[in-house]
Amino acid sequence: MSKDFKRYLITSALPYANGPVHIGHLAGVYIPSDIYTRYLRLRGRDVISVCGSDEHGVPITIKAKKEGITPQQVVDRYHAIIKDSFEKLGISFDIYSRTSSPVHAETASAFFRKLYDEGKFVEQTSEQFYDEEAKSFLADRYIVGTCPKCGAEGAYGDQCEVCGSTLSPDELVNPRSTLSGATPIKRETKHWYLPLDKYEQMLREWILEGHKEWKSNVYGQCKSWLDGGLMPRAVSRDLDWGIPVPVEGAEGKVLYVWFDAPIGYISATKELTPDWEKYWKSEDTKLVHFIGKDNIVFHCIVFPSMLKAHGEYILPENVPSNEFLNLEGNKISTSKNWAVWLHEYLVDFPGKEDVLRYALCATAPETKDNDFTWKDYQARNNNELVAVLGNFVNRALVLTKKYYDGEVPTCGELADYDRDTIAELSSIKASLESNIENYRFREALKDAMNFARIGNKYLADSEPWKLIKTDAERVKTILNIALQITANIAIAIEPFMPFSAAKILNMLACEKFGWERLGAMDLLAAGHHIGEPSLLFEKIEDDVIQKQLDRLAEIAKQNKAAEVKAEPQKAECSFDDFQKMDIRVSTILEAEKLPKTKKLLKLTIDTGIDKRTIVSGIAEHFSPEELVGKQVLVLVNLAPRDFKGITSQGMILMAEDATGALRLLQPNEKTNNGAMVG
Ligand code: B3M
Ligand code: ZN
Repeated sequence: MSKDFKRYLITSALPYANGPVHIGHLAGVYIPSDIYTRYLRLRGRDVISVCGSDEHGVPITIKAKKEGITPQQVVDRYHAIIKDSFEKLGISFDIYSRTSSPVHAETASAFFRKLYDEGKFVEQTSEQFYDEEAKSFLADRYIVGTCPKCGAEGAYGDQCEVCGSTLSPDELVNPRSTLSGATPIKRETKHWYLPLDKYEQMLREWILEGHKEWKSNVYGQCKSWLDGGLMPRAVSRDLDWGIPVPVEGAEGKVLYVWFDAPIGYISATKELTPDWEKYWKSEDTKLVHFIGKDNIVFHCIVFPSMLKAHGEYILPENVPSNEFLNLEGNKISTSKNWAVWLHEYLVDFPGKEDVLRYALCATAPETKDNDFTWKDYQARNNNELVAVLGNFVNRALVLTKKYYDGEVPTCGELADYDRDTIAELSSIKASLESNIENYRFREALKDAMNFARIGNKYLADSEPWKLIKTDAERVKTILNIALQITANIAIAIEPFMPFSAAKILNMLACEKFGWERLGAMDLLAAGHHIGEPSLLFEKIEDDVIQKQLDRLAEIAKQNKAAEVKAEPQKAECSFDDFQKMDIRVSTILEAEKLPKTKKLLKLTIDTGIDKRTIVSGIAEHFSPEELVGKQVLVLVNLAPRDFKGITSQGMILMAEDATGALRLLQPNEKTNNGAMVG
């Protein structure tokens, strides 16, 4: 039996402000969090939901360096994009703050200082890589070199992006600093460590004994971390972007981003309400962290140890982390732009916020990684939202308009079928509540949609459009029931699809109902006048989906090209060897496909010396039409070769990369034929 809590504090993982949010973030964290929060509000609970941008850490400084701007400019840009796109999707945080705020700096510093003054940290001096030219310690990402595993250039100190190996800077061949290019040296530096090993017993009791009800993917990861044995973890870094360590003699050192960021939940709550301590320090608050699986260790092991060390805070009641969402069968990747970005979706699909919320909730990776496909998105919209939910609501309203000029008809004597339908409807509420309260949002969404499924079947079976001719009284009862079901839908879907719930209430011309009214069949009084019906959802056509698939195909092509490694250099040749080649600027006068071949084109070329025929295997890359008139480079003194009885005198120079892409080499402006290339 779950404990009765007086209030609820919901946190959602603070997105890094080094890029926009994508559907993986939404499915993993923000849509589940918003469903849960909206549900609690509907039930009249005392609930606050906090989030904000995570604005420190190395990824932000790398982005800034890459773009030649300051970290503050990076976070200002993405904080605004993220905040705006969350609002437009109806992610209804009570506050969306940011960790570069003064309140956060003060809160995080005070938190660190209290643990420092009470001797909760262990001070350790260790050797770190240092760039003597830039006079800066180097985080792993600031060191690049040759990957010891696959030989790729540009491997980072913590990971090789070509072969995926996890590395340490010591393993890199020819390591160099990305700041100055200098070879890093080792230099001693002091940092503060949180001795997680000291909290192992507490964590074992609190999680492994006390929270066996946690989701198995979360519980399992915590168990393996604890079974693996916890080590002291550094809570400071040698960086110039972040919250300065509030200790004398700590110049150039900042709080480690994963020490600072979770405290962002506390500082955001402080900004939101003067009663913030009631939420964070009282045992009758239910604290729930919504996160993705890569954040489990920080929210179940590190942050709880910090809170315990501090001594005044409660610990989370649950951390219902989701797994990862993939996109069209591949891992979502910010760096490879393999994502559906929320801010772009909102532009491409205006008015379809609920369609995305629905599709992502329905395919959420709640217990295992899952895959988002545009075809599935289209199918859920067309076959579920349009064909079931939208169709039912529209028929109930349009028929009421048509038969009773929009006035809710009286409900007459109930038939057995009516009673069975009403009984089925009233059984949904318990399941819907249990599924939401146990973070099973995919199942909960099915429950909410069952109101529409049952309503749709009820109308299809009752066929009021036929009965109207023979039993008008019966039709009044049928449509009264259909309208009560419609009003129930407006309650049940609000946590999932708030925009559609509001539209239904608007079409019914009534105020929001309390959650406690869910299942009632007297929500709309006879005689009430409904508003104008309009379609809740519209069919998504194939061409709209194809445009998104084409976008991803282009991105995949670009990524493939970017991954391509150049062919190793050929054996050395002498200048004399090169001098033997006679390369001239030439113009293609004519071009035609050679019959019975796929690859060969017969070209007539003006080399400036003469007009000659060259046969070239480029028919699969260029059409004859697009070649005529083009200036190209030709190796004119290549020994003649015979192609199917045609003598080819020379070769057109091309660039071909490992993806097989073929490019003409052309002078950058009109050049006389015969000009020598040297
Ligand atoms: N900024 C998000 C991530 O790891 C990270 C969450 C912080 S929550 C305190 O993608
Ligand atoms: Zn590698």
